[in-house]
This record gives sequence, structure tokens and C-alpha cells, in this order.
Amino acid sequence: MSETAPSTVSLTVESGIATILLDRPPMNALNAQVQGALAAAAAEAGQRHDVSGVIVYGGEKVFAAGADIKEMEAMSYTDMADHSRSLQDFTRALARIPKPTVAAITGYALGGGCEVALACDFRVAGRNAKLGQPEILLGIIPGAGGTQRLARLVGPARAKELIFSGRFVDAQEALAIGLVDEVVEAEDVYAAAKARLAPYVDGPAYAIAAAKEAIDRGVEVDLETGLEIERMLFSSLFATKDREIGMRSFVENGPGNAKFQGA
Ligand code: DAK
Repeated sequence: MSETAPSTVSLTVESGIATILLDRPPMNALNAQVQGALAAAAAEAGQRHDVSGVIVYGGEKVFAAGADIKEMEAMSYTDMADHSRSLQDFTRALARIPKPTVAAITGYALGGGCEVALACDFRVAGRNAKLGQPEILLGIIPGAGGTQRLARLVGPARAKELIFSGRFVDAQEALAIGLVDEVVEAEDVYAAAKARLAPYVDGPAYAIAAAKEAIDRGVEVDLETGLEIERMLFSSLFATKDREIGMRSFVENGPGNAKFQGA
């Protein structure tokens, strides 16, 4: 186990799964310090060889109610213009973790909090979850990927309705529109997120990373470019030990029995 320095964001690793825990009561508002610590924790989890998957969790009561409005209120246009690119880095750093990631959502996931969840591969929500992009009620729009990732996940019309209105979506509606992947009792959210990652621990890490990159880069580009990305990543896996192990195991023992090394 290890911990990053700032106490508002901790990184712990157990049995191949890293947990990035947000801990800034009462609402886990994402001030600049939390955003920076979150980006650092994501980078560390992405690099560590003892990590096969990552959970982002805000504890049993709340995921995160968004960027710290009290901090943002004091900012000028030039403050924001100077810092908005580096501010976006916290969701970018999460999205670029080359391993499966899950947002384990209890309570509110609003604004920047919803954007953190959108930057993960999967979202598990408690029945008490409320998700939304209420920035419009503050006279702004989502700034950490919400206009882009929400539209890609639930479609442009639904994303527009949610972002224009700023309304909150409960867990059942979120499941129905594909905003979350699973709904469980709030106290079971963390365990469900772990269960979702368990199949990938001891998996072929480079192949999983290649699949994630091919899909994430592919949805940004035209089909021909996406197919080329896939072709190159596919070929690159022939440099891995796990490709040899996987095919030899199939030939000798049939499908699904390979013991991968993550190499
Ligand atoms: N920031 C600061 N404080 C917050 C907060 C927030 N986002 N959310 C809640 N709090 C504080 C409240 O002010 C209150 O503080 P005290 O009065 O006790 O000092 C305390 O948390 C408890 O909140 P409430 O009393 O309001 O509790 P309720 O249960 O009645 O309501 C609520 C909970 C979450 C529904 C409500 O607090 C609420 O609507 N909060 C604001 C949600 C929101 O609007 N979120 C979006 C924020 S804007 C960017 C990157 C990211 C962003 C922008 C740019 N760049 C890269 C450029 C992101 C923007 C946002 O997320």
C-alpha cells in the first residue's frame, strides 16, 4: 500500500486494484489542490505495475459536488484563460490511465464531479446517486470535458437537455440513458466497483491497454483512421510475452486457460 501526499486525495493499492479516494467534506468540492492531487494520483496509478485497474471513490455519502464554486467565484477571465488548460488536466489524466477504471458513485456527482465519472471507463452508482451538469445555473458551461464526454456517452440530444437545464438525474434514469452501467445499494457501490475490475487483474495488461486506446482514439476519428489505429496497436501486441502465452495456451489447453504475466 502507498499514499500520495495530499490528504484530500489518497491512492491506495490492494490486490492489484488502486483506489483514488476523494476526501474533502462535506461535498468533496474539487478545488485547485484536489484537482492537482487527482491528476497526480491518476498518473501514478497509470504507471504502477502493481495496478491493474483503478476505482475513483468519494466515500459512502457523496462522490463530488463539482468544482469549488467559492474558489471559482473570485476568478477573473484572465485567471481562467491562463489556467483552464491545466485545470482540464485532471479529467484528461484520468481518461488516459491505460487500465480499466470505474467511478464508484454515491450521492451527488455534479459538474466537475460528473466529469470525473465521465472520464472513467465504467460507472457504478448507488440508488441514492444524483448526477448532473448544473453549471448552466451558475451562468457557465461544463469545463472539464462534460460537453464532449457526456454527448459521446448518452448522445447529443440528451446531453443538450441535461446541460441546458442543469437538472439532476437519479440512478434509475442514469442507468436507462447509459450514463451509468450498474445500480446497486449505496453501501455496495465500492464492492461492486471492485467486482467489476476483478476479472482484469492478472489479465494481459498490454492487450487491455491497447483495446482501451484503440476504442478511445477511434471514436475521435473517421473509420479509416480508426482502423489504422487498430491495425498498428494489434500488430504491436506481437511484441508481448502475453501474446505468446495466450496463443500457446490455446493450442495446448484450449480457450480461456492462459496464465498471463502482464508483460
Ligand atoms: N463548491 C463549493 N461548495 C459547495 C459546493 C461546490 N460545488 N457544493 C456544495 N458546497 C457547500 C455548500 O456551500 C455548503 O457549504 P456551507 O454553507 O455549509 O459552508 C455545503 O457544501 C453543503 O451544501 P448544501 O448546504 O447546499 O447541501 P444540500 O444538501 O442542501 O445540497 C447540493 C447539496 C450538492 C445539491 C448543493 O450544495 C449544490 O447544488 N451544490 C452545487 C453543485 C454545482 O453547481 N456543481 C457544479 C459546480 S461548477 C474547469 C473544470 C471544471 C469545472 C469548470 C471549469 N476548467 C478546466 C476550465 C467545473 C465546474 C463545476 O463543477
